[in-house]
Amino acid sequence: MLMKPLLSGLLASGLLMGAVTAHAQFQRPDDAVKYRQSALFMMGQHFGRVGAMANGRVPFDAAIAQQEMAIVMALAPLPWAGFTPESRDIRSRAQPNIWTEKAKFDEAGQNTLKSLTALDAAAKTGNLDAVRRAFAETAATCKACHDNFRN
Ligand code: ASC
Repeated sequence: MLMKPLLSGLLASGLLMGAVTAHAQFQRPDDAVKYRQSALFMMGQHFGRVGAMANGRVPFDAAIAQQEMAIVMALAPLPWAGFTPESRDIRSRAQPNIWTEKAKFDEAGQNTLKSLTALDAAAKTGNLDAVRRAFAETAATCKACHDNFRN
């Protein structure tokens, strides 16, 4: 009985600690740029569908919200591996302080993963108010990172 929540809690904290991070092998520095942009673009598309429900632009459908969040959760560990040192000077919206303030950048990424984990849990409850609150928190963590690290 107690085992399941305990285990999922441990798994979730493993994710937050960065134990579950994606690694990738890039042939060329600009592959790393494409990779991180692709993952973040896909996340935005699916997160946006949850946002449309949270903001009342489309009717709330708990099953769809859960499916969208499952996709977002699969993608969320990916983009960070694309911020390679080799890709630093390739033209993109990434700001140089991603590399000079790496601890701060990593923390911002972890905050986003943490808030997404809470939104995923909220979607699983099927409660629209919980989804609304968690969506707003998550959008704020996305925005904080964009404000500090994206042009
Ligand atoms: C989204 C999305 C983001 C964030 C950000 C929040 O829906 O795709 O990147 O919210 O716009 O300010």
